[in-house]
Amino acid sequence: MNSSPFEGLKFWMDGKFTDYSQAKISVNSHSLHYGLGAFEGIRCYKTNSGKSAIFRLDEHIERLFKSCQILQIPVNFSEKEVAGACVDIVKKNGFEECYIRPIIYIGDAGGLGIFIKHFDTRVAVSAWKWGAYLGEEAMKKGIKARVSSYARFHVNTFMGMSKATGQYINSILAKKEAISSGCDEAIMLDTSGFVCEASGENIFVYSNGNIKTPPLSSVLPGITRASVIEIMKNDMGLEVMEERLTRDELYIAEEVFLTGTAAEVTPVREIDDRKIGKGSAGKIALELQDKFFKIAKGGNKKYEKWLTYVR
Ligand code: PPE
Repeated sequence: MNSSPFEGLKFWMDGKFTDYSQAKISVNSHSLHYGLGAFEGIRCYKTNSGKSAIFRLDEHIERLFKSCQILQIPVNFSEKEVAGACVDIVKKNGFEECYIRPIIYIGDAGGLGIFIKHFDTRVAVSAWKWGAYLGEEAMKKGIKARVSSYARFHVNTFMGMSKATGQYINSILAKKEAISSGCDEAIMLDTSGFVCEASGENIFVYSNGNIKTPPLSSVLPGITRASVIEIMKNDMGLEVMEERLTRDELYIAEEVFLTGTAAEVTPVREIDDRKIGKGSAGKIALELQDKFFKIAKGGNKKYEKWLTYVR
């Protein structure tokens, strides 16, 4: 077996710090068998002052607890405690920049079986270095995407507002299919055929001077999505419409771009063998990317409220 990329790192598990060798869970963890759990992905950036800052930590922790509310998972830690663990895990590992992954899952104390009589809820936080999600070149030149043959789940199948672990099987299948067909990312339609989001990103379209993105009823309420909507409205004079989008609107758009904690702001240059705009990264996407990184790195006073400094 290959060695783990997480070897040597410190983990936070149920209130205590532990080494990689001790950060283990039971083979009969309920979440492993049935996929009930909730997680977050959060980035920490090195700011211009040299200090590290976590981007929109409170909003991520709030969404994590909302996911548990939707999924009916009782949690024994407070939002403040989990947020504190996120700050501490950066310090413990001595990272200047990293990706932070809190996860709430079910252990084995309640046994197995679909009906959970006794919730053995566990909370863990880890962190690691994660560069550009779709590659450095993708950030500058844009990616090639395909519309997936897998539909995003109906709102009454899974509930998209929760960042539930098991829901990602749908994303994994779509992503694998996209890569196998020579693309970088999958764009997913809902069961009525309208555009939802990518396997791990929200999607935006620029046409005729306006920005459009699918409404929250069908997508994960992305924190990067909310951030870029605010930046485009306040600082780029763009109107952002949260409306249903069709597949052909993507093909004729001047620009398409994806947003997410991992993917940050990634331009799309091609979808289903059709060039988008000029077939390169769009101007709006690149300007937005620049503004986004400036904010995340503490270069814009107006958005300091989004940063939690790690001291
Ligand atoms: N949609 C989906 C399905 C999704 O997974 C993400 C994040 C987003 C939208 C954007 O949400 P936000 O990060 O709050 O802006 N995907 C996470 C997991 C990626 C992974 O491969 O793991 C992420 O970006 O951290």
